[in-house]
Amino acid sequence: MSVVTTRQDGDVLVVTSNNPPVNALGQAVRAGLAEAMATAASDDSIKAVVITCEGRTFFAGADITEFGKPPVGPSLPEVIDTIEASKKPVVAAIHGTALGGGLEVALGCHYRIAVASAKLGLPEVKLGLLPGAGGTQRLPRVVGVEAALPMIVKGDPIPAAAAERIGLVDKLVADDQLAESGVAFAKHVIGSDSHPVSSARADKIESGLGEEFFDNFRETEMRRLKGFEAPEACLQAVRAAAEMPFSDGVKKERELFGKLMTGTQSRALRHVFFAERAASKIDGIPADTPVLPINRVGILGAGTMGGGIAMNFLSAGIPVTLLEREQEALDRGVSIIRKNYERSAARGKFTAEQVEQCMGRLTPTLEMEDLADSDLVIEAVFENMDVKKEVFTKLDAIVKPGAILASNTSYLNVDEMAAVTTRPDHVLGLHFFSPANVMRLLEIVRAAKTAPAVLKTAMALSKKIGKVAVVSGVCHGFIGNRMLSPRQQAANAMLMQGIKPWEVDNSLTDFGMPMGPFQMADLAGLDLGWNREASNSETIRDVLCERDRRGQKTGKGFYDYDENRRRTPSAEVEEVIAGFVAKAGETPQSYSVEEIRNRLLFPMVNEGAKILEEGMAQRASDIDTVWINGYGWPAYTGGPMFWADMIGLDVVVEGLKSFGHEVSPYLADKAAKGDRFNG
Ligand code: 3H9
Repeated sequence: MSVVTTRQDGDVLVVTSNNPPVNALGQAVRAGLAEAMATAASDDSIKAVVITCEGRTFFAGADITEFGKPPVGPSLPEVIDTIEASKKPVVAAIHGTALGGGLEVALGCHYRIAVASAKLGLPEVKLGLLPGAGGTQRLPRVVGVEAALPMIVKGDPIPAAAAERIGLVDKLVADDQLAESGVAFAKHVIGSDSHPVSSARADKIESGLGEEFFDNFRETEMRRLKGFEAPEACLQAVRAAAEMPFSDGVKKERELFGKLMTGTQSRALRHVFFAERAASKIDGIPADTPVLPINRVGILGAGTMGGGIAMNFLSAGIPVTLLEREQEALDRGVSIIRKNYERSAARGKFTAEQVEQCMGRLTPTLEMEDLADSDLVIEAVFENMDVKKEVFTKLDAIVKPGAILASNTSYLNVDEMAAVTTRPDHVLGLHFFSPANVMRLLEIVRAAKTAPAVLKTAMALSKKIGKVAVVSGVCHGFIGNRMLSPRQQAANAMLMQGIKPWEVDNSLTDFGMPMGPFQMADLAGLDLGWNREASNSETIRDVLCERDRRGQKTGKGFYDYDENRRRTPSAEVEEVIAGFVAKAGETPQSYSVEEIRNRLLFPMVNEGAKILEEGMAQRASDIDTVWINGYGWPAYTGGPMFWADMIGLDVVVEGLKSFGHEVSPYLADKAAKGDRFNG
């Protein structure tokens, strides 16, 4: 059966796309729409057209899997132009998400109606692109430049009600009445003398929005998008809409789109899109594996981590029992949760009522017995195996049979914890990243005996709480922290070769990481694990701590900090390091920024290859997902493994050898074959 079908309802032609899962506008859909429009044009009994979709959503955009392949017509811009040129009015009837090319189709229609639960947006920028089927030119003409600019540059969809307010949607209809409402709306407009044509509208384009307006937007709204190429191109395209006739604006849009589409950033960001989706697929799990119900979560530890973890569930509507040992610590934990919610409410992310609803789902307690009826218990207690084992033994005795027991450990062996329980098949790791209510990454640690249903449940739950989850095997530091370790070693080794901490850090911030290893150390505190009594000036860290340079908290560490916590290089630190270099008899080296970066990042790629070789990650793209979502690796480079693919694995292998590293056989083999990590 064709993916696009038509039926006539009186004098209205209803055109329906059925292309699961998200009605992506692939070639067959585009051809089907073009054919339906031709039918509408040639059949005198048809006076109006409704375009709608079956399944869970209106068109969610162009078919991304077609990108980079030879194009097969009709193109999306052609189809949309045909829709817009129709003499007979065309109504888009929207449910689910009208995204990207999907919203561009709707903009080509003369009218748009939507159910209240629908969302509309142009998220192309997140794929390193811009709306390339007229969206940058039609949206500003329909809603005005000021409303269109953030939608196109930032790519966040807006709810149907907001879309109605700005004139993007003509009418909101009840969720269960889209089909009838579409036809009724079409019948209603048949009699109108003329129908609005988005590309021809001039009423919403504000005149006189000069350079200053766009500069101001760049300054205030685009700072966090530093390093990404697409947002600036989006801005340029919208500016063209404000300043040029439609046909010239479309030319500009096409030119900018073409450049982005063939560039490396979009390739990387499309990889990231599919990587995140691939990560949710768990190897070796039968399709009929059930998802266990999680109606209440227990959390041990009301500190920063436990509280942050709790917020994820509270926000998703899942009640939480939060356990601490001392009343004071419990009260403190609860009040921090409340403060975090109130801060979010002040920023408009929650209403006061939602804050109270979330807090109402929280049951603080000092009694472990109160965790008994939880379906999942996550421990976030001190990172020590004996403590963890004790906790697991107690939980196993208290928590109802069939419930899942999870550890938030960042390094420790989950198999050892599972072994002290009578339910090792119901034990796994759930490694959240700090701050746990903000960071998107969740590492699901699959222990030797974790049951498929338990893993599948954790994966489903991660989606419910808005996390991107990646499955890791049991190894020291799992995927993320395990790869951090060789980077830190490389950073320390470079200090001993006379490279300055700021040269190391800047090589990574220039690359797009939020901070380098020494900034990170200053933030965490250099005295983490340092013992004043035992300190004997043996390491650079010892000396810095002895001089009370213990990091940001003392105003100085590897750097000096001002009152706004801005870092400046420290002459004292330089002198301390020079002393160590001289004592070790090393000759100070000088490396290019690129070499410093490669010395830091190639060992991570090498470790990633070992992780794959050992089967600790299911696929290379999972490693990319971990680093982008948990450690701020710049998404526009695609993650460490994709980045290595782009550089060429042979180059990475040569680099590793010249830096004196032993190359993982898995990596060496791939490089020798001219292979890539990511297919
Ligand atoms: C564009 O439109 C360019 C135009 O301006 C110009 C053209 C000239 N194509 O996310 P989910 C797959 S660019 C192909 O898990 P959800 C996805 O890979 C596009 N496949 O579901 C997954 O496959 P699998 C602009 C797509 O309910 C499955 O569908 N549009 C596409 O959590 C389910 O996806 C966007 O950027 C696609 N466009 O979320 C929107 N979209 O099952 C991208 C999804 O094999 N899509 N798939 O893993 C989304 O944001 C979400 O998928 C959506 C549903 C919100 C729609």
